[in-house]
Amino acid sequence: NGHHSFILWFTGLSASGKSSIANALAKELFNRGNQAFVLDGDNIRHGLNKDLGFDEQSRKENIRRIGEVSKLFVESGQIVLTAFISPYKEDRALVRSLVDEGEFIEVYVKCSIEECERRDPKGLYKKARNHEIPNFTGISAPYEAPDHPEIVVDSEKYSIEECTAQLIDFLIEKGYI
Ligand code: GGZ
Repeated sequence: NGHHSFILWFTGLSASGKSSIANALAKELFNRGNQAFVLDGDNIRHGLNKDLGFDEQSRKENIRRIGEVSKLFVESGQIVLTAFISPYKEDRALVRSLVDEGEFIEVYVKCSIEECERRDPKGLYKKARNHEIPNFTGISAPYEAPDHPEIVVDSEKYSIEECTAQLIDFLIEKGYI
């Protein structure tokens, strides 16, 4: 079981659980002896990409830059986990094209808009409904679910721990770890 470098690219709605699952998975990978680094809104949108908003062009540029950074991580021999809505198929396809075949693992964190809106941990859906936030994904901006993701985790039906375990099993089965 050789050590591979790859991108685990999480995509899904706001409040679907992308960051929680990515962070839990990084911890589990570390415990198993695999170093992994998580890129998410906290360390990217507040730093490198703090000049970007949420209109279509900004999101495209956001994902493009994150893709390039992820590629650098792969070139440096690391596992990178990214947790961004990344709503456009085209942008995710662009990132896929940056790395070698098999180095881009698209993880669709599946959760209905109804459940995400019910969770609403930051009150953003409520604000979006009240027109206080424009271009909100799932409300007033599109989300294009992947047609052929490498793996789907259903965070509506299963817990963070169960989704994490499913991903570990997948990585072992496919020989990534
Ligand atoms: C969607 C928004 C918006 C709008 C602010 N639409 O649940 P969160 O808070 O922590 O995650 C969301 C995050 C989305 O940023 P991404 O970089 O992942 O988006 S993208 O990949 O589309 O570029 C949400 C918050 O930022 N947020 N305004 N209008 N989410």
